[in-house]
Amino acid sequence: MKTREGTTPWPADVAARYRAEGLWQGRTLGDAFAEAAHVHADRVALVDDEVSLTYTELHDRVEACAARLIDLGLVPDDRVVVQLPNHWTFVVLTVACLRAGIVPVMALPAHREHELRHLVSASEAVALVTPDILRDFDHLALGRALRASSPTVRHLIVLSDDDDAPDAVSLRALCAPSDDSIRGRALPRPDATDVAVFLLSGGTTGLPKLIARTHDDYLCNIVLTSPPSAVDRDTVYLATLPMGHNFPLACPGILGTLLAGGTVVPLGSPRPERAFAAIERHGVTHTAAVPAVVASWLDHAGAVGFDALGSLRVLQVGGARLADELAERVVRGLPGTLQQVFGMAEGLINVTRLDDPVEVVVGTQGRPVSPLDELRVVDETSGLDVAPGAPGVLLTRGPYTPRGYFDAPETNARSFTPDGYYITGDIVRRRPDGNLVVEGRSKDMINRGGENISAEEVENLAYALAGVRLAAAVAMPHDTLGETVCLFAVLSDGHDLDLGAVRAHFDACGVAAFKRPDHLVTVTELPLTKVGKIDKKALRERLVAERSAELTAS
Ligand code: OOB
Repeated sequence: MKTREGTTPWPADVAARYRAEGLWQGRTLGDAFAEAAHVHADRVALVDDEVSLTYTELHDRVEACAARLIDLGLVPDDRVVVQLPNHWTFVVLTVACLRAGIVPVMALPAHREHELRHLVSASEAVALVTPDILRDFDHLALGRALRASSPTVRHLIVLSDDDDAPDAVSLRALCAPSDDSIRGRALPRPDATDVAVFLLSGGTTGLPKLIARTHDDYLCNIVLTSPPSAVDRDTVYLATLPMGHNFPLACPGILGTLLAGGTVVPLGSPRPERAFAAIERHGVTHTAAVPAVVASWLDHAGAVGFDALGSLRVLQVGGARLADELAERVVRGLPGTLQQVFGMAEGLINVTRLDDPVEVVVGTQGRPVSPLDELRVVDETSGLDVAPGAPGVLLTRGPYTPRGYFDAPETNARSFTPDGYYITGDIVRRRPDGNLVVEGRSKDMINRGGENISAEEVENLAYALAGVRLAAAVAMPHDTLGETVCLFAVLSDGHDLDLGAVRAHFDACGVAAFKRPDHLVTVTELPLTKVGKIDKKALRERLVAERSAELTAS
């Protein structure tokens, strides 16, 4: 299928307005990068333990990589599932794809067979890019199995230290500097209305949905998020969140830094020891983290001091609700300015501004980055707007919020209103100053330290266990992760189940580890709502009550 066929276009008059307002520039991300590379030629664009590349050098490798992908037989609009750790090759490959109109599908390193098989088939990918071994997991073996069983995957591209996989293409070789055979080669040029990249939804209904972001809308996302974070040519951006996630990729993140002439520092882990060392070594000015990571940084700084963080100017925190108390500790404790970011791969990005009063930075999740972002806060049942300031479900549409998931008409009918608003499933309150406070969620998700997990997916996996008659996955409050996965199960007579067996089953199914239940509660029955659905609200309340009883007792 052509990518465009699976997308839901913005209505023509709306698109015309975005163009007239200059939000859609009619420029591709590849062209925007090439222009930045020309302007900032000798500045350092990308640096890690392995390489240090100026803009000219990075641009040369990007062009060479694009030419080599074409030589492999890839053509514009082909999809490539990219599962890479934070590494310089991710940047070269991604920008090369954007340049040549090849569409990367941004998998996460934590994904396993269950997720990757789905992404490959949903995107009809022709290639899969993986590390060989990462954190003791053999991605190459999985890649081979996926290629063998997929009707579309022709190429396995592998990031390896020893380059000894004869049946795979070496990613390092693809990302090498150009040589005479490819220098100056004419490359295809995508249209700005073409799909640039596929991001993944957190997935309320089972496996992640694909979100097709066009060059026009994704460039708009980057251009709008850059000024509020004061990203410019002096920015040194540390990426510790998985680089294929929208937050570090484009809010303004890696791509925003590269378009501004700054320096990107990829780092394979957010662990405080490594992050602090990278911040000190490279003079990092900007970075993005989820609340659980920030909490670990605060603890570490409490133990070793703040000296290493002296260069930090902006610390973006988002992906999950930052508790007000933690926000206060960040403001008091860490150098630089805290910026809360409430965003989604589906589009809308809200940020607190760097000059906002402390009360706003600590107590809200910010406001939209564009005046053309349209927001409604509605009652969950009636769908009508709530009174100003009252909590309700956030709906949104705008210049960088696509009107539907890729090739998913049924989900779209549930997740988008007929007039094109995306139903975020987040419960928010909008203050008179326009800032949003995230109060909860109506969608059936668990946000485990910033990883969005579909309760339904966990339940479906649990039902495959012998003896599980009823299953309900709900969020259990947790101090640092915010939430963990609690599985309630009703067992058939004569069956036993323990948490170890549940987790082993999830592993055997090849599911990303973060989705494994952290707790198992076996019960004889589950509470039901009046219409006979499992009453998750009651289950959540039970967990909260038990936790507060524990806290009171301790
Ligand atoms: C970001 O994107 P996703 O697609 O992984 O997750 C989006 C969902 C939101 O709908 C919301 O439920 C939750 O994650 N979320 C937050 C939050 N930021 C995201 N909940 C409370 N407070 C926040 N600050 O997570 C994402 C994408 C771009 C920028 C930042 C985050």
